[in-house]
Parts: sequence; structure tokens; C-alpha cells
Amino acid sequence: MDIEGEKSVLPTEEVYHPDMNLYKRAYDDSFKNMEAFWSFNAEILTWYKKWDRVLDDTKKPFYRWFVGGKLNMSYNCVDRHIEQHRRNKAAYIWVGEKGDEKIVTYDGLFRRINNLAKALINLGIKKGDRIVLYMPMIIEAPVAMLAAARIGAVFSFVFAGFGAGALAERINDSKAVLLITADGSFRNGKVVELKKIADEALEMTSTIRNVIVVKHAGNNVDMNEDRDIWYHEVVGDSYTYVEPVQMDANDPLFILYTSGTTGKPKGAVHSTGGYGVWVANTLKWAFNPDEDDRWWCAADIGWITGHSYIVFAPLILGLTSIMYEGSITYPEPDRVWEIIEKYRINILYTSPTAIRMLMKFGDKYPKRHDLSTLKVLGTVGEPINPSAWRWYYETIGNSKCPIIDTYWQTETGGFMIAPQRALGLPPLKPGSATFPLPGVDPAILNDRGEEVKDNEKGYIVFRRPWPGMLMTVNNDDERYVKTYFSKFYGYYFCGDYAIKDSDGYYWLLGRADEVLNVAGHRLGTIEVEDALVSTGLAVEAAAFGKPDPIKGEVIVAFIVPKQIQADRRELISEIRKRIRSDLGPIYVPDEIHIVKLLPKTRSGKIMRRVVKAVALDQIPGDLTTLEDSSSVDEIRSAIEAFR
Ligand code: 6R9
Repeated sequence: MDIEGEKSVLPTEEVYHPDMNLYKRAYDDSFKNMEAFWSFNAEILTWYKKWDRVLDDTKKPFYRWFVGGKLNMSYNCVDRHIEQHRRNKAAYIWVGEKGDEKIVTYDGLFRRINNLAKALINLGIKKGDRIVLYMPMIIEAPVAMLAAARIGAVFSFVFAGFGAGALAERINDSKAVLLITADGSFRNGKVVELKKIADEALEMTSTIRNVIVVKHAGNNVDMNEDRDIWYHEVVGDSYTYVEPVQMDANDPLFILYTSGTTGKPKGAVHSTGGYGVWVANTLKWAFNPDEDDRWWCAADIGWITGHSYIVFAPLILGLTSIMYEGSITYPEPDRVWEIIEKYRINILYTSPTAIRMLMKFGDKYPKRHDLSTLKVLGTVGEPINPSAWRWYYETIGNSKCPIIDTYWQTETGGFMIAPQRALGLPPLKPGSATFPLPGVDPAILNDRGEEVKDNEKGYIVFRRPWPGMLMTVNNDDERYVKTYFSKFYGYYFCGDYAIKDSDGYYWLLGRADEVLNVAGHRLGTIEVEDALVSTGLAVEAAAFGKPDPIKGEVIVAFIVPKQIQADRRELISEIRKRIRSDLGPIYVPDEIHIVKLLPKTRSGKIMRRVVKAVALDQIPGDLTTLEDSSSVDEIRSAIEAFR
């Protein structure tokens, strides 16, 4: 199969291992000798006590991996490296937006984690307590994640681009007792005042006892004497050792909220053992990094990509990671290339949106820099269009670096479908994530749950459990079962469309539900609509994703205003402002249109499908259930006025 008429890229010998026997053997083994396969691969971690059973599937779909095993993730990420030969190795090369840098060795990370762990204990944090991290891309972020893991507290990271409403919702759902944040972060040369946003959020919550604040951007903050403490004061600079708590393999490590098809984000709960085994092995299989490689996962630490592939997997493997705070186009569009040259990066892992954005600035920016240290390139977050793939491959990778297109989700913990460099790379086809990882059993189904033929589009599901899968939805087992295992009974439903071609390659084709993918960020349509209505300025709203050449999708919204107002522009800008502060800038619609009414069914449901089709000049399909057909004309004239 080829999309956009692209031919598959035929591999050159030194990069590819056309012999896929290793992959085929590992893949078959992962099912035929499941117990032995995972027992062997779980040794990637150091365990206090080995598991009694690899998989307990007696309470499907609540699968439990490595049952009876005991381990600590902070020990696995740091202690064991300093006990061996990596004590003085850089764990992180941190680069700030202004170009300032900080190198933190494994030993330095170890000390920081221990000191914070001690401070957490002093604040009364115990095993099982929940703590929320609302932090920028600073070293204290992985330190906080691992300090929590060290004492058995469950952290929930909230991306620092979220607004106060989104933060409050996550604090409330997780019932967190402690918040760690920073005064501010740098973005495009400006300071984002995180502590101020956190203060606003805390007015909508009641569970937080203390707030630890990292002094980073130096902006002024209000410190509430009874509640807020400076990070540097609470941590001090003397060194203390904190014994890692022996956690059960199925004790939760973290909760990460993600958008679904309903209004409320779901808290995906990840395990300690299964998740750890999964992220470390998947990074090894897909990218096969060498001990001395410099790995740059250019995601934000607040998303799953950052959790799994900036923090846990690279640290478990003892790699050196680059961590960059700031915009990839600031101060100049060659920022990424400059960093690659300066730090001699070997592997870059980023999103198609970032690639398209950088491609738009032209070849002159990458051409200014020596990118010859690169040997592998990766992408994640959305389908990559073949033209962006080609540019990445040819211009950035100089036609010698394989593109590792990794398909996965917050809920899957780590990669599910991706070329696997360690097991023998297949010839790559631009736009295809190629083949499933060991232990991943995909199928493509039609609406009736039957497998479709090769080259036919359907819903992608996973028929068997894998170690990195979420354990449940926080506080909502029922929602876990309903969201993931009910559409096709017993199978994990991803929510994406896909095709398998006649060579067995998988092509991921985007969401099959009302989840938006804006610049690789996963957002719920209903979250956007709820936010529009809760501004108090709209009585009803319909939102959808419109295809965009750079961001993949942008948000378009239609609203019915509360009051007919003379100045529409003013109304729209006020709505934008309120959404920015409630949910965060990524939720602000690109277009907001005002209409008198929205297309609805007779039972009063907004027909989003119709809004979208009409607005995009497509055929709206079946309109028999439409209550008032003038609503369609409303959409059409709003769009015409906009053009
Ligand atoms: C890791 C991450 C998950 C959704 C997923 C799909 C899309 C991710 C992709 C991809 C095509 C890829 N997605 N990687 N689509 N090719 N390589 O992004 O997690 O934020 O939970 O988003 O992203 O639609 O369902 P998350």
C-alpha cells in the first residue's frame, strides 16, 4: 500500500537488518511461551522479590502482571546505576530556553531524589498518598516523580500548559494532598506564571495540605504561610538517604489524566512492575540505544511520552537524556538543530506536528548545522504524512536514519506498533508504524466485530493484555470496562481507525471517536464544549476538529451566545481569554462562530457530525432526525461570512 503515491523506502545495508527472523521469533515467543518470555524480559528491572505469576487473568479485564513481585522504581532508575558503573554518567543534560545548561549525573539525581523523598516524609506523605505535580521541564520534575515513587506515593502529573480549571479537576479527582509546582516557566521568551494558576486552582479544591514551590523563573509569587513552602528550603542541601519502599508490582506508580469521549478526563492508573517492564523493553526493542548514545525525547514531561520516554525507560536503561525547557522555535527556528549539533545527539524522538512546523521554515535552518551524529529518528502522537516523513528522513536524517514511527496511547504505557531496530528492521513505508511489538496482538474489526480484509479500514483493537496496560480508571472501574472492553467484548478498544496492508504493515488513520488531536495533544470535544458553555457567555456549543496542514487538526467551535451582542469580535475574544485561563491555551478554538441555533435531533442532542460536515463543505449525510433544518443554513452562512 502507498499513501500519496509514495513507494516504500528500501533500506541501505548498514542501517537495516533485513533479516526479520529475530523479530518473528520474539513475537511468536511472546505468545507461545508467554510465561518464559516475560520472565526473561522482566529481568530488565531489579526486583526485591520475583513474581509468583507472570499474568493473573482471573478477573478480566483487570489483568495483573508479575503478581507477587516486589520492586521500587526509584531504585531501578537510579540506585542500581550508582551501585554499578554509571555513578558519574550524565542522566540528564538539561537545556533552558535561554541556552543555560545543567548536567545532572546519576549520582546527582540520586541525591536530589533522596533529599526530596525525605522532605515528603517530613510533610507526612505516606505510601499510597496522592501528590499532584504541576511543573515545567526542569530537573525537579523527574526528581519529584522519582521521590514520590521512592516512598510509594502515587503522583499525578498535570501538564504545565493546562489552566486552573483543568488542574483543579485533576486534584479533585485524585484527592491529592500535596502539590509541587514552580514559580513560573519560560516559553517563547516569556514567563508563564504557574504558581499563580495553581493558586487559582486551589480555590476550587480542598484536599491539598501543602504546596512545594520550585524557584525557577524568578517571578513574584504569593506564598500562603500556612500552606506553601519553597522547594530549596524544604529540601536543604545536605544529603540524606531514604530507604526505597518495597512496592508490589501492582501498586500504582502514577495516574495520568487523558481525554475521552465524555466531558470528564479519565485518570489512567499505571502499575509499577508491568509498566516498568514494558517501557524499558519497548525503548530497547524499537530504538536500540547504545550505552553512550544521547537520547532526546522532545515531548513534554507532563504527557505520557515524557513520563515513559524522558523519565522511566531511559533511566531504567541508564541512558543520557537531553531535557529541553522552552519552545522549539525560540529564539530562532533552528533551535532543535542547534541543540542536536551542540550536544551531539544520536536519537531524536518528536511529533509529526513539530516536524511539519520545522519543515515549514525550510531547509536552510537544518542545513546550518552538523546533524551527522544522528542515527535514529522517531515520531509519536499522530499519523505522520509521507511528505513530512520524507523530509525527516532525507533532510534531517541524511537518508541514513531509520524513522521509528511509534503508535501507542496514554493507556498503553509504551509503544504498541513500531519498527524495532533491535529485532531487525523491516523496510520502512512512510506513514506506516509497521509491526506490533512482542506481546501485542492487534486486529482490525468492522462495526459488527468481524475482522476486515487486508487493505480495508476498521477499528484497531488488541486481543490480549500486555504488561504496560493501564490497570483501571482512577475511582471508576466501571468506566474502565465500558470505555475499553465493551465496544468489542473482551478486546481492548483503542479508539483509532487503522488498515493492515497485504504485507502485514499497520497504517494508523486517526481517531474513530470524538477525540481531537491538536498538535499531537489529545483533547476531548466535549471538554471544549463544556468549557465554552461554562464561560457563561454561550448557552450551547458544538466543537470539532478541522484538518490542518501543520497541527493535524485545529478546533472549530460554533456557539449560541447567551445574549445577542453587537460586537461579536469582543465576545469571541472574551471567550478565548476565559478558555485559556480555565483549560489552557491548547484548548482555545482557532475559529469560533456565532449562530442562533445548532442542528439537533428531535430528542435534543447536538448533531456534531452535521455541524462538521456542513462547515467543511462535505455532505452531511442522514438529516432525517434533524429537528429544524434552518440550523444547517445558520452554519453555512456563518462559515460564508467567515470566509
Ligand atoms: C503516545 C500518545 C493517543 C492517540 C492515539 C492515536 C494518536 C499516537 C500515533 C498516533 C498515528 C502514531 N497516535 N501515536 N496515531 N500514528 N504513531 O500520543 O498518547 O496522548 O494518549 O494519544 O494519539 O490517535 O489513540 P496519547
